[in-house]
Amino acid sequence: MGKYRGGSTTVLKPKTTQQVSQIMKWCNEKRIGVVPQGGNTGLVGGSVPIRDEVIVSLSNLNSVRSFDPISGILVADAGCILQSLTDYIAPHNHIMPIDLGAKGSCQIGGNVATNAGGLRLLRYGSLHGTVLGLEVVLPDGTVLDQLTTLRKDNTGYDLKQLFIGAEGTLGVITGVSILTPPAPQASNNVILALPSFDNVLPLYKIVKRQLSEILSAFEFIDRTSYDLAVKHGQGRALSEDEVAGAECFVLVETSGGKREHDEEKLNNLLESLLEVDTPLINTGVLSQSPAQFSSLWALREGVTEAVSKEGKPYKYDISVPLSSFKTVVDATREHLRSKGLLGDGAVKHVLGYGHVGDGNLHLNIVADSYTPEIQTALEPFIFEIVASYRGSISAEHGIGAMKTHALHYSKSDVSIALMKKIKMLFDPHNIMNPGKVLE
Ligand code: FAD
Ligand code: S2G
Ligand code: ZN
Repeated sequence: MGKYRGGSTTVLKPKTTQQVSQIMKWCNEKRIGVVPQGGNTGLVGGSVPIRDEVIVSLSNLNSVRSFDPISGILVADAGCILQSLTDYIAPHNHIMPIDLGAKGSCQIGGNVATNAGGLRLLRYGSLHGTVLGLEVVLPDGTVLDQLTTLRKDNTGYDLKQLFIGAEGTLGVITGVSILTPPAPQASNNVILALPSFDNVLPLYKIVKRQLSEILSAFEFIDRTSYDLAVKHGQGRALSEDEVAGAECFVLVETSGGKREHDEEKLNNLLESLLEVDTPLINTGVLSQSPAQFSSLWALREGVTEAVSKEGKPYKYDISVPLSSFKTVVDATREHLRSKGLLGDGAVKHVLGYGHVGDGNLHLNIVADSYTPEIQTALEPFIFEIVASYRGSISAEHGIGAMKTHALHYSKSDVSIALMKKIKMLFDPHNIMNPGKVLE
């Protein structure tokens, strides 16, 4: 699927929850569709109008309401940008439990609405666990105040969970209460060059065992992803020797309490990986400074931008068994080749990268332009492969407007029917982000 575009004659930018409530009450009475918009960094067309909906931007609802440096509980307006919240709590030695390449623009409300995963899920879990409470304006303007800062509250149905990942189809999130973890005293990362993708799984097992509690990220990029990131100036390239014969790369990050202890663990890991007859890795490059730490991360985080600079991307954010990552990429590449679409200029690259610990592969196909031939070659081919593994056709980016037709590859008719009943309960006039998630 290609880039999704939409437009609206009206963008409203409320400054308070009350203003959001008044807007929703009026739009509900007039049966006017509303698209809640955060940082507009979503990748499935969820934040843009389909027809003539009004856009309600949360950008001006962007104050921190409270932060408790003892518990780490942050209560913020939905329109707070993720990077701003990161900067706000850093002096109090806390970090956000979520990190993603769009941090400079995406808002915490949008992160919650899309149940964003990102680079820290392996260590800090999903927003379904770290979000303690929400304030939501329902389609009829009712303010649902569940903005608790309690770690434990077992009183009735946990309604906030419905809005986490609902992509703005059940209500407008105006406030978020989230548990932020203490900042690690020491962070480190290392990029490992692997001769074969087949080594990723055994490597993951060893790394989990040896690094244990200090492991905070285990990200995978294949050789094409790496070459495109370097070609488009994303991050620090390794030397020719270091990349020679590498089929893929793994970026490992540690976050611990004592730099010496962590570095000792990392060095022991590298030695143990290299000192065997048939090493799982060709080499490992340990960052030696904060600048190198950032440039190794830039290699991984920069793949998205590199792909967009290289051509027109078809993005498939899928959950499949880790052991099938390479099979899925290779099968897609062969399928396109069998259709005569790869190599002659239509499709330039097929690449895979993603969050290994989450079983989340970002399968990207880069073409010169968006064409019906490529679209029909890719879908339902890819969705059927994912369904064959009982995987997810959208691991973390959501359904938006672009994947409503594919929801059934990952959810049963019973599940979809129940989702529609819940949608009808909250939004009987279908004004809340119409045409998104559910057809
Ligand atoms: P928008 O794009 O504005 O909206 C997204 C959806 O949420 C829409 O359906 C919108 O209607 C709804 N919404 C927004 N705000 C609210 C609100 N206050 N109340 C109710 N509904 C709302 N995603 C990941 O999961 N993991 C990644 O690692 C990741 N990396 C990315 C890297 C880059 C470079 C880019 C461009 C995107 C990446 N994304 C990633 C996708 C995107 O950044 C996330 O989905 C993000 O959470 C969207 O936040 P946003 O504020 O931009 O929301
Ligand atoms: C990532 C970003 C979006 C994409 O880099 O983890 O979620 O698919 C992605 O490029
Ligand atoms: Zn991702």
